[in-house]
Amino acid sequence: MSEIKTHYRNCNICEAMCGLEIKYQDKEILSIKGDQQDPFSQGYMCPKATALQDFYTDKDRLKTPIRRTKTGWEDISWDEAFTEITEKFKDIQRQYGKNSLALYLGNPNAHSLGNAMFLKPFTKSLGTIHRFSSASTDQMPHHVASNFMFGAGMLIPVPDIDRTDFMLIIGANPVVSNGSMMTAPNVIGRMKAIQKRGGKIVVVDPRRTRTAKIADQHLFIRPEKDALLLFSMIHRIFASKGVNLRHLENMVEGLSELEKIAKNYSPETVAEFVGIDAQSINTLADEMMAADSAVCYSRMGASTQTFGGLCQWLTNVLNIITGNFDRAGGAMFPQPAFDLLRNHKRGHKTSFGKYETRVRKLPFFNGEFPVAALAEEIQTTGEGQLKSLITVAGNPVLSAPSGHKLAEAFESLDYMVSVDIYLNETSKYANIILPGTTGVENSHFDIFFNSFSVRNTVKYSPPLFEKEDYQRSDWQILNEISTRMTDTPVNHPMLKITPEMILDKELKEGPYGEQGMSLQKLKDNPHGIDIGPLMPCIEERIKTAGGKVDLLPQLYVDDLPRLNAVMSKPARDENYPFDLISRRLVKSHNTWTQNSARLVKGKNPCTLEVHPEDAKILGIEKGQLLKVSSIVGEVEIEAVVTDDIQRGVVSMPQGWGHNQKGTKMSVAATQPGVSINDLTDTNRIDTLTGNAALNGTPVAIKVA
Ligand SMILES: Nc1nc2c(c(=O)[nH]1)N[C@H]1C(S)=C(S)[C@@H](COP(=O)(O)OP(=O)(O)OC[C@H]3O[C@@H](n4cnc5c(=O)[nH]c(N)nc54)[C@H](O)[C@@H]3O)O[C@H]1N2
Ligand SMILES: Nc1nc2c(c(=O)[nH]1)N[C@H]1C(S)=C(S)[C@@H](COP(=O)(O)OP(=O)(O)OC[C@H]3O[C@@H](n4cnc5c(=O)[nH]c(N)nc54)[C@H](O)[C@@H]3O)O[C@H]1N2
Ligand code: SF4
Ligand SMILES: [Mo]
Repeated sequence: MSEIKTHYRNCNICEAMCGLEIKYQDKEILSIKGDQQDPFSQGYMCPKATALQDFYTDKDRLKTPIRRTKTGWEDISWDEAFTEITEKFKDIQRQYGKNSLALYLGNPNAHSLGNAMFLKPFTKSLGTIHRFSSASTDQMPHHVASNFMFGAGMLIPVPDIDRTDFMLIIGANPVVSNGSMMTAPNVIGRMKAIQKRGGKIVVVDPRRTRTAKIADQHLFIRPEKDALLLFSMIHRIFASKGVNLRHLENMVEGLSELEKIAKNYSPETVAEFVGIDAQSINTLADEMMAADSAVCYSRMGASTQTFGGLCQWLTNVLNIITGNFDRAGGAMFPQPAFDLLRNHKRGHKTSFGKYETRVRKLPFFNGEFPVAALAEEIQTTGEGQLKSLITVAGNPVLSAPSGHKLAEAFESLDYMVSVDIYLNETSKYANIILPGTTGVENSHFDIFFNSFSVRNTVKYSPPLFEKEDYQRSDWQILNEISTRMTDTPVNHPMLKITPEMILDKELKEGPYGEQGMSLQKLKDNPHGIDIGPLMPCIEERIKTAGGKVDLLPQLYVDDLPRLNAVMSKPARDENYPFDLISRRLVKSHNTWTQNSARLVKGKNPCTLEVHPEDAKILGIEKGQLLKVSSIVGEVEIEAVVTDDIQRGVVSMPQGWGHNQKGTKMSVAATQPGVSINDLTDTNRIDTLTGNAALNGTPVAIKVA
């Protein structure tokens, strides 16, 4: 046995970028703790980080390629796998056209240095426009708002939580999710600090979440009515002459037109639909105007819904007109050391709206189509039909709307490949699964989350354990496929490039390059480097052609009739009288961490929360099995009766449903739960951005 050593790295599971201190001996992890010396996370970590050890040792995890045969899965060599895959893809493309191949990218891609570096050339090598990802079940409305208001889809404003005096949180539960498009390790600590300095936190959510319980005030809202709430606050601000653009006075376009439109949404007009009284709405707007600094942060609940596009636009508008944009304590742009927008020119022509899907004519945004359209594009015959698919680190059978229908579509494909570490609900349909290295076997650098971070920090983590000779990294897998798809000669210089080489170049040429930023500098500082708080930078960073913020992009104006219709429609469908919303659990991350025994042990967390009054009327008692049905499917799930959920709304966890035959996640199968996405409907989308409307799904419930 050799001596016990210590390794420092960032956790790659969620967006919070927590620094970890890992004690290990030879190839055994002895302990995983929060790194006290990490300047950003300062010792904080959540219970999921310890599972990095379990993913490393997991016996179910795949390490070499497997191929599906009539009698089961067989091991094959890497070379055999790559040869078959690229031959099949090319054959199918020759027969049905380049665009008959589809690509789906899942969430862990955003948490991987190698994938972030090589997905672009990989995607290009496939030669298809049919790209899909989990972004359209998540944050597409943010990218659309940033593109049309600030000129670049990746120029995302984040709440300056560490300096704000008033934080309005709409449809986010960062105490459990640890923050999203707001990278902020130890959100609880940061929220308590707001209160300690005399500030206030208000949460708007149809559920009294853990975040709501810590906040100073919680307002229950009817699902999917946030755009009306935001508009009515904007109305109040105009009506009380409270607009204060501060230093953006000459940078903002569309203010007076916006004022005219906002007149239609007085708090009195919208209150009954929103479920919050006019007085409370006025107070909320008044408090935001009066605070020294304030920020409205809206996330999943306000994105993954029918009006996600409008919500993210209006969130930005609210921050801008109250003078809380690009200013300490408001919404600010980070300036990451690896700047994704370094070469993005002002007025750059984007691909936003360039294509539309064949069947439903849904929009192409941020380089991709909505995943809500994937099943129909596979199953609808005719010119342009999808015939083959590659998924990379995604599990859409559990994560995308009507996942069970997507599974049927996958079954009908001519050929499918999954780059994945598990044989799971999605990869079981693949002809070949290609497993990459993961977690502590990889080097790590957070390209995306530094772009969403509440402080400018920078950190590189080397692999803890070198991979075995028989293993490949995801990026090596992607590169091998690219090379073979494009018939690139094996001695091409491009093939010698590593993620570290690109990272070093970007750091040196990036905004802190002149101050000596480099990979070597990061290696010399294994706990990470704090660059400092976010700074006003809109004048340098804005990417619109004229350098101005467009407060009123036309696509939002065009979407307003759809919002207005909400105020004249009957509130609910009698056959499906409840609104289903999703919830996240502290000990699971989306669909894939459930094969860690320490994360799933204990009682079944996959339950349906029902309000006591609703339970009484339906004769539902705690622990009873319920049948929940929607227009697309049905699941059976245990009831929890609680007044933490609004009347008429029911909540169930996302990411569960490991109860399917033909998968190999033996621990997950002991605590399977059911999939919420067997209930969500591909026809429920935000038609503006194509984002899936996973929240607000109409359902019926009864005792099973
Ligand atoms: N109803 C409902 N649905 C939702 C949500 C919701 O709130 N409600 N949330 C949505 C959101 S925000 C998201 S981001 C999506 C997520 O949607 P997906 O990205 O499709 O789902 P994940 O569970 O993240 O899938 C990760 C996959 O990658 C594999 N994997 C893990 N690590 C690695 C790795 O290092 N390399 C490779 N190659 N594979 C790896 C896992 O085995 C798994 O198959 O789900 C969405 N779906
Ligand atoms: N523990 C854990 N952490 C995670 C994840 C995980 O699976 N588990 N997933 C990660 C990922 S991929 C993401 S994108 C982030 C997401 O992080 P968050 O954006 O914080 O997402 P949620 O926790 O789903 O919180 C969404 C909230 O919106 C509320 N809501 C639902 N419908 C509506 C509505 O119509 N209006 C309003 N106002 N609220 C509504 C829900 O009740 C819920 O409290 O979390 C990340 N962190
Ligand atoms: S909060 Fe996220 S980044 Fe931090 S330890 Fe937990 S899973 Fe990892
Ligand atoms: Mo997500």
